[in-house]
Amino acid sequence: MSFYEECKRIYEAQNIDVEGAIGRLSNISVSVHCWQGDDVIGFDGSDSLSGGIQTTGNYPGRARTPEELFADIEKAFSLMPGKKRINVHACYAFLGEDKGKVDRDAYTYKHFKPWVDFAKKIGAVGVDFNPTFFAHPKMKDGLSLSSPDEETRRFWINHGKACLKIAEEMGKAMNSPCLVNIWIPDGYKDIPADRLSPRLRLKASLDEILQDYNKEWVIPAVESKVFGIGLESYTVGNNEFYQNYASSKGICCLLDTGHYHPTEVVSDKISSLLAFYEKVALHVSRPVRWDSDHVVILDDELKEIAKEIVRNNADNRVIIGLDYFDASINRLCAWVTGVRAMQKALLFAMLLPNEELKQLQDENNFTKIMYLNEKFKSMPWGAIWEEYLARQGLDENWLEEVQKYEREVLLKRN
Ligand code: RNT
Ligand code: ZN
Repeated sequence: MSFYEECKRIYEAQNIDVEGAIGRLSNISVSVHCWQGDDVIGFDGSDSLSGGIQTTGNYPGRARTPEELFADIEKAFSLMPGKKRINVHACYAFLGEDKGKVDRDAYTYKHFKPWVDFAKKIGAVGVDFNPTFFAHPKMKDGLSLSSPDEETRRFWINHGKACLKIAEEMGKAMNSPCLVNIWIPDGYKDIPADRLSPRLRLKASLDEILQDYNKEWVIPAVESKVFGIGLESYTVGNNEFYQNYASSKGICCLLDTGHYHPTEVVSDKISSLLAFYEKVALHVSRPVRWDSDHVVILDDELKEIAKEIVRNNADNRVIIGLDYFDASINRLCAWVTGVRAMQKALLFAMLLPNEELKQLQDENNFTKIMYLNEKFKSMPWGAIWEEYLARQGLDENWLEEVQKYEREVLLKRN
């Protein structure tokens, strides 16, 4: 009997359906953010990041051109199991001869078609999209959709509208609805004199952007935040604002794991939203003391998030995307680690006696819940994970492959 067969039996003795878990895991897609590869710089003219977010580190090999970024993503994808989508930001437009002539308010699908072609080429099952409301000269005093300057606000409204149209084409081309996530950095470093007006302007801006979009192919989402670097005192789009906005508009909330107060956790918010919304989107990240966007690893909060998805049978209701950017380590290693960690967490959750645990809660038997949770931590789930990988022609020895690529490709980029 193979090691896998033995481990499978150990699980089956606990009434856990191992084959069911492997099958279920291979049907859940993870949206892989393109921006880990180049430290969130993009192709449309910016050379630095702004908006209260930051990459730290200067590990060699950052992708400097679209060709380099595509090559890196393709390599990273080859080491990631499961179904993947590609998450693209508007600043990653292929402008070609429009460079310097067409600005973000007038981007069209043609500027992103190369992403769709690429996504198909590497077997991604969908493309997601994000308007880029940062790192651009039209941000006035750090503000976009909430700006008191009408021309500025108008420019960014038009950007939002343009992005919804592009997303519709992306969705159709991929035959999979495109999540369009709206995040803006707008806020103030110091205590504002007027908290309401910026929020009313943001609301009006969103109303205009969302006036008209294709409901079949586009899933709009709004991402709240508690604070950013240099924007410590006030964020226009905070949690209360966007949850009410999304609910009033029938759109989706996106929860970023780094966007709440340090003792709040996204794992506890998912069920609250599932009670009211058909879909919930995630930016799985790893905040270390602040919204630091560390690489996602298999930590307790990730496991807890995965349990919420699995136990609530929300595989098709929670849209999983990753959002981190680490420039201090090999960027492909960062990508692959995060995707694998997410899938490991889902698998771990699928291999728990979830029905029994629920039942025990209703019987108020927290003694046995604790016992079982601890017992299952040392069950041989690693063997099931390896089997899942093996069935896709992968294994756990992938770092050498990344190191080889670093030597042969990344280190030659100086
Ligand atoms: C910033 C938000 C936002 C960005 C990406 C690049 O705090 O998390 O989602 O990280 O859109
Ligand atoms: Zn995010």
